[in-house]
Amino acid sequence: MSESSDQQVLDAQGAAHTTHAKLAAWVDEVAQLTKPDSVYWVDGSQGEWDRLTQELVDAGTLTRLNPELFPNSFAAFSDPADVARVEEQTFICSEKERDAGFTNNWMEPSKMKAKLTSLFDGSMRGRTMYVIPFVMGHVDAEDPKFGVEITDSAYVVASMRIMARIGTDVLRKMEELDAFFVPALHSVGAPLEEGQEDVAWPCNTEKWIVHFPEERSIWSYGSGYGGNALLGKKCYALRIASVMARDEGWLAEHMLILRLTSPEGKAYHVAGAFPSATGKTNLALLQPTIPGWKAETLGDDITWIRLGHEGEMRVVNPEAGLFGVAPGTGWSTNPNAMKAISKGNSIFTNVALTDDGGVWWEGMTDEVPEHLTDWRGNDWTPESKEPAAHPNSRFCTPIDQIDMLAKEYYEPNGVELNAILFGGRRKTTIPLVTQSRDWSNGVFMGATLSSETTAAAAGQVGVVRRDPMAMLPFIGYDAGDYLNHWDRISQKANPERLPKIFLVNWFRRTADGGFAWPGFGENSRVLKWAIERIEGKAEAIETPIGFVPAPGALDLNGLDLSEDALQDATRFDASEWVDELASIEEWFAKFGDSLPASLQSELAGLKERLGAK
Ligand code: GTP
Ligand code: SPV
Ligand code: MN
Repeated sequence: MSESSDQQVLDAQGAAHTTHAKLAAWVDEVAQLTKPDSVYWVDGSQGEWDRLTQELVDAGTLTRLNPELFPNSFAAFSDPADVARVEEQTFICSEKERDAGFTNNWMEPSKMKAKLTSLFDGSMRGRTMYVIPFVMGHVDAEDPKFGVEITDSAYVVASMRIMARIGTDVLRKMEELDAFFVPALHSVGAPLEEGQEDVAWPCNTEKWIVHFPEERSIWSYGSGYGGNALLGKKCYALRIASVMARDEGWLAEHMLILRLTSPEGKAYHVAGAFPSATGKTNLALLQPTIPGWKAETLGDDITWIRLGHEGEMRVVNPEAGLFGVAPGTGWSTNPNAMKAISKGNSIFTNVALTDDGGVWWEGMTDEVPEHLTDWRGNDWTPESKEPAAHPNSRFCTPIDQIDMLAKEYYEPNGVELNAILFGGRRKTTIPLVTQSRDWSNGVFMGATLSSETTAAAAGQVGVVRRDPMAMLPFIGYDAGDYLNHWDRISQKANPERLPKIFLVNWFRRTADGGFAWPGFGENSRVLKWAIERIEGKAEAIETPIGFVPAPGALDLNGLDLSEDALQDATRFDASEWVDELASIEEWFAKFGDSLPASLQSELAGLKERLGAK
């Protein structure tokens, strides 16, 4: 069958829209391949948002919410088979298979290109092709990181406007610098034949999320959801950026950043690497329960770490919005997120609708509404067996709507990092907080981080897996090289200024199955201990796995927690570490010869301290 004989090929006229020759050529090339009805250059304006969201309402993709409850806000409902990242279909197509490492799917780049080229051929028929210039981080950064996403989804355009700095200003800056940009091509993979009616959430059963690290390009096909489709986020700012960072001497990490000010007025910046749906956004919006401490948000999902002129580690949040897990985000657990969301200008995906035109999800309010329309569009009552909102339903909200946003968020070259938390979702074994013995021991804590899987990725939930630095699905190259790169960067850093490292676990259980630690705002107590450790003030006791709070060192003033629950949350239990050691050894064995020697000796040291052979 001849692909284009029956249809005139669109002349995208790239050069008429930009003086950036490479961009103009790429846009023309993509239009030739994907054959959209028209090409539209996204300017990022409010008028454009108003127009696009109205078109999405007319198409049935978005539902406008009651403006008295959520002004300028919308709900979207995805295809039930397109609700999360698809790790099985995510590929790192480096030239050599070894460079993708054992944690990634790999296919030979030319083979993958051929496959994708045939899928993208005509994939935008009957649709508009949107060109979104964007920058991750600040346009005025020393080395701004540009990208251009081409997509056939207006929902993606609207979401990208919240999540990244996009539009004409960015394009002009790219032109002025004749800057390199990451070409990020996205199609929902649902071309429309002449006269064919569209569906509310077009997508394809076949999905491919593909990265070509050497040419720094992204091709995403078949999904319209989250990290699969908003390509500035996981695809660029983590997978491609991690490769850039390896080559350029910095780190791209899956971390929140929080600014904490002590009662004495001293400010600290704490980053936290927790796997997907394991508490980053919540900690980033922390409401401290202890008096005198102030918390401010810098970032909730992605952190870029560079070395400053004095060898200090500096962190920036490259994003401009929150794409937060809705369930569990509530007025009692995370009032700061709720306040930000309530200002409007948000897109909610796969949440439930209330009868008065608002949204609801499990955990939003203590009181459960008597009637809802669930995320699948069915009537829902408290007796219903299924949750009203999908477990991976999300709110997408501009970051500057957070009242507690730190003004340092706007610093193009970031702030100094003082502490790193590595955290997992573990029912057993990992105590509430453990300070590493030193930097190298802290990197070991990160390299062996483990967590139960969540609904943020398609597949089984609740299975413990190793997730190094919470980056397992996001490392764009060989995982052993990645851990080596942590070593390399820290060797270049000023040893006096290296952040202190802590392992945390908010999710340990009591015998009856409940959470031992109340979490959320109460996590400020753990942060206080960590900061006081940096200041040399808080007491700790040494265990084989590191330093844990001495009795009485954790500030529990005003907290209603039984001694048993406190023990369950905080205890180091040598018997639990027998299985843990075996599991760490199994994990390290997978790296083969790419595991840094420093980690092998950390493991040997741990075994010795645990008295294991
Ligand atoms: P991604 O956006 O997927 O990367 O997730 P995240 O790491 O930002 O996780 P988030 O803060 O959205 O939390 C995910 C889930 O964990 C939500 O349902 C929260 O309510 C829950 N959660 C967060 N912090 C805590 C805590 O301290 N204790 C308990 N028990 N649950 C928590
Ligand atoms: C995650 O899964 O870590 C997320 C959501 O932050 S997504 O943007 O879909 O990757
Ligand atoms: Mn995330």
